[in-house]
Parts: sequence; structure tokens; C-alpha cells
Amino acid sequence: MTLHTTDFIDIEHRLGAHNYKPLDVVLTRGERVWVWDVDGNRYLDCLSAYSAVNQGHCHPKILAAMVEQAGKLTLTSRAFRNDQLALLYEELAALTDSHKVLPMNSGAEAVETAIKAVRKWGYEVKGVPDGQAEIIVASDNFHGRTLGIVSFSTDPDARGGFGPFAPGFKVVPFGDADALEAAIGPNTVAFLVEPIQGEAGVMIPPAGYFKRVREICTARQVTLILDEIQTGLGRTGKLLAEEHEGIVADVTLIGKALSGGFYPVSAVLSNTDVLGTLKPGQHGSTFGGNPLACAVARAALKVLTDEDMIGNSERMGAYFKAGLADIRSNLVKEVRGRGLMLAVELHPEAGGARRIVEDLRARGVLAKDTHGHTIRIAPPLVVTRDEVDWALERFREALTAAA
Ligand code: IF1
Repeated sequence: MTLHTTDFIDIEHRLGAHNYKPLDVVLTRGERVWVWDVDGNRYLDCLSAYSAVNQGHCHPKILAAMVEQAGKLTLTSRAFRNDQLALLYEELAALTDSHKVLPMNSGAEAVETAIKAVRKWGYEVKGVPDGQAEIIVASDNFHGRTLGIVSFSTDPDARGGFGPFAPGFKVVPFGDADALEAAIGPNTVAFLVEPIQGEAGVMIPPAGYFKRVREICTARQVTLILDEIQTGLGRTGKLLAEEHEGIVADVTLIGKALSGGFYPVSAVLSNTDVLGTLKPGQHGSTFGGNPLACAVARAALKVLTDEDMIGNSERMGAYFKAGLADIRSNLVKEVRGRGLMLAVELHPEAGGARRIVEDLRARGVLAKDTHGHTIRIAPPLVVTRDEVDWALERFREALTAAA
């Protein structure tokens, strides 16, 4: 018996927790920028699983690496060593000019790991009194869904009803270096921030902001942690978004596209001795650094660089952004972004982004609305000019129809 879209949706509705409100499209196959639903309809994926599929769906070389490793050795635990982890360390450290790497699984786990490590660094290196460490975060942040992380979220949906929360966090407005400077105290151990705020709607800070952030953190012995889980690995047209700002973080978090969407793989990268504070038995994870994850991540990084996906992200991102700006719809308030991390913000009276996203789906483009009025656009970094033109035509049609 063939199940159709509505059959899958009915089962999901009946048995699944409703912690998402997905588009009513049931996908069954993906290749490069294209995905197909169970009824045979084809869509251009303009979300890339929130930048986890930068390399394109089911990249054959990452698949081959996964299949080969899966037939050899998938998991040993870190009680023993394996022949993939050291190689990932070497390739990742060389690519990102990092001194130490700590592999985890989800992005949130990398964020939590960094929080633990900088607190420990604060107590053992900076001399902060035990239990008094403070970490500063930006308003409208998104760093994951664990209890520790939603403790410092400013989004009522992300934190409502989940208290009590972890203490030791202070919120400052994103983009305001003076506010950061004023918020730093003797117990401040780190500033945790996204180079571009993704979930907030692809918010780019004022020019020079991160230069000042870098200076302030260095002057006040505060660790700068950049969460590049979404912005990293080519999404903004550079390997790391920090390159646009001409700065280097003390601790960098990556995830998502680190596996090309094949497997949960994340990592904490440190350019200082922050990770040196974690001694045997003080942190870990069953799957963290497993040989299958490492083999997949090595292949994902290799194709990202071998196939100039970062250069393509920069070129196609500029082209896509210019094309969106040329649509000149009176519904559109702003087109913004870097590389292929783009967003179209609609005027509040435009009737909301969700209805445009639903219309785009009907025209064969899958995109995501965020915070009511913004449409996020992030196709895989392998997208071609013809495919961008194809998507632009449908954005033009959808915005014209909605006007
Ligand atoms: C969901 C949002 C994006 C992230 C940054 C850490 C994490 C994420 C900058 C945690 C994860 C995902 C989570 C996913 C949807 C998506 C998302 F809409 F939730 F906010 F991308 F913007 N830092 N973002 O973007 O990584 O633990 O998920 O591997 O929760 O629905 P994770």
C-alpha cells in the first residue's frame, strides 16, 4: 500500500509530539539542491536543514566515506582510541588554525562544552572565585535547546515554562560594543555570540562591532566564543564568518555542515588554553569523536574545500542577494545577508512570511519563515547560477502574487 503525503502527516500528528509546525511536504529523496516529496514533486531546498547540508544533499563522496567506515568500525567509545579521530584533529586544526579540538555530537553539546570549559578556565586561570563565573550573551541569541542554553535565551518561546534556569549569564544588546564593555565585571569569563544571528533573522552587526568586541575581550581577559555552528563552514562565503570581521575568536564552535548533513558532528575549537582546563574524566560523550563521525566529517571538510564550495557561496550569494533586491516588491522591507546566508524581511503589514513560504512551496521552493516577517534563504553552497535564476523567478512570482 502506497502512503501519500496526507497519510504520513496523519500518523505524525497522531503519534508525534507537536514541537514543530512543519510545512506539509513529506520528503523522500535529496540530491544536491533538489529534494523530492512522496508524491513525486521536486523542490529547490532553500534551507539546507539550517545550514547542515552545505555540501548538497547526499553528496556521493561523503556517502562513500560513511558507507566504507560504517562497514569497518562505527563506535569504540573514548575509552579506547580509533584511527579516524587523530586525522580529523589534524585536518580540522590545520583548516581553522586551531590548537585544540574537542569533538561532540550536536551543536548544543558543543555550546555546553564551551560554557563548562570557559568557566573552568575562569576559576583555574583567571582566578574567578569558584561558582561565580559570568558569561555574557547577546539578546535575540540562538545557541540550542538544552536547559543550560535556554537559561540565557531572550525568546519566550524557547524558554517559557522550562525554569528554573542556570545562573551566571548576563544579556547585552547584539551589536552594542559599549554595552558589552559596561557589562564586563571581574568575574566575567566569556562573551558568547553568533557572528551573524541566524534565527533572529540573519542579523548582521554594525561595521566595526566585532573589531571592538575583540579589543574589549582581549583587554579585559574575557574569552571570545564565536558560535559558528550555522555561519561556519562556508555559509557566509568564508570558511568562518569571523573572517568578514577581520578577527580571530578564542573559542570557535562548529557543527551542522561539519558532517554535510549525514551525522550529528560538532566540535569546540580553541586558539587558547581554554580546552586545556578539561582533564580526563571531567567531560565526555558516548558518541563524541567516534570513528564514523570523524570519517564523515573528514569527507565533508574535504569536498567543501576541494570543490570550492566556499567561493561558490560568496559568488552565488552576491548574485542571489542582488536578484532578490531587484524584485522591488512593496512588501519587502530589507534584503540582507552574507554569502548564501540570506533573508528577506517583509513589512509588518505584508501579512506575514509564512503565507509567502507556503506559496513558494506550491511553486517548488522550500524556504523557512522566522519571527513572523522574515524569510530565510540558504540553499546548499553548490547551487548554480541557473538554479539561483530558477529560484529568483519563483520568489518574484510569489511576492508579486502576495502584493
Ligand atoms: C531547532 C533555529 C537555526 C544554531 C546555532 C547552536 C545550535 C543551532 C547558531 C544548536 C541550531 C537549529 C536548531 C533547530 C533549528 C535551527 C535553528 F531555528 F532553531 F534557531 F538554525 F536558526 N548554534 N539551530 O543555529 O545546534 O543542537 O541543533 O545541533 O531547534 O529547531 P543543534
